[in-house]
Amino acid sequence: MLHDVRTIDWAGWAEAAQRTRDRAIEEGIEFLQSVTAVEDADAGDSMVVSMLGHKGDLMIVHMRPTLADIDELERRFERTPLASFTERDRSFVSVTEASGYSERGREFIEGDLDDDSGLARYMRSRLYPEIPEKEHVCFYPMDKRRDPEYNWYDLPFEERAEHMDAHGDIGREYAGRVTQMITGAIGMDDWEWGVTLYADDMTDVKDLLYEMRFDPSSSKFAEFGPFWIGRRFDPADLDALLAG
Ligand code: 76R
Repeated sequence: MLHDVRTIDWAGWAEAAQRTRDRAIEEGIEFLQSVTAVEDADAGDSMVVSMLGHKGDLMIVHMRPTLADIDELERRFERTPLASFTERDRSFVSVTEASGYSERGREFIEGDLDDDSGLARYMRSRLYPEIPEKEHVCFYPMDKRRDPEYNWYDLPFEERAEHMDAHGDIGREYAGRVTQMITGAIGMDDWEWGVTLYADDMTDVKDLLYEMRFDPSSSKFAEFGPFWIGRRFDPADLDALLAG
């Protein structure tokens, strides 16, 4: 999974010739429509997000089976005339993962679970997620704490599993309202996980995160990076985004 956060060079855009802008929009739409339709690979998903605040204007997110696929999409975007009006502010590389904290989860990982069972389907949806049709997207990177006093990685497995269980109980109260993708980035990026949350009502995200802050898995053991929020948009509306 690649989160690619860009700022738009508004001054350069305003000064560019109409012909140049038309071409940038046309080819930009073509590129973004082809990646959101996953025409470049057998599987995956992509989305385009209009960001709020100073931390970015545009976020492009790709999920693909291999790093080679993602690498190719990065190059292809750089070759579009739209890319030259953007600057990269932040990126995050991570991979989907399914939890081995529950016994059933471990059965799935070991291949001992009936493929048609509900849980197997749930675990597969974690490994091969589809981007939900929700308007708002919140993204932030996080670590599990490694302080001498609170070191997640020093805890015995059972204790971590209990924490994740209580954490999951809070999360499940928001089923349907907030969808999460927790993607692992150890060995790939500067933080251990990427958290991508989707909701139609952003205050549901705020309520969920607030509630989790009191849960030991977050209050004792989590460190957070910066937060980004934005609204998904249809690539066909790129001209409206750039007109603003
Ligand atoms: O996969 C599962 O549903 C099993 C339960 C579960 C695990 C193992 C679960 C459920 N999470 C798990 C693991 Mn989570 N999660 C976060 C954040 O902002 C914060 O305080 C933390 C950021 C949110 C918002 C969130 C939401 N979770 C993890 C891990 C990996 C830990 C490890 O492996 O050591 C992290 C870093 C993490 C962080 N979690 C849920 C949610 C929600 C909404 C659920 C319930 C979802 C559901 O059942 O579909």
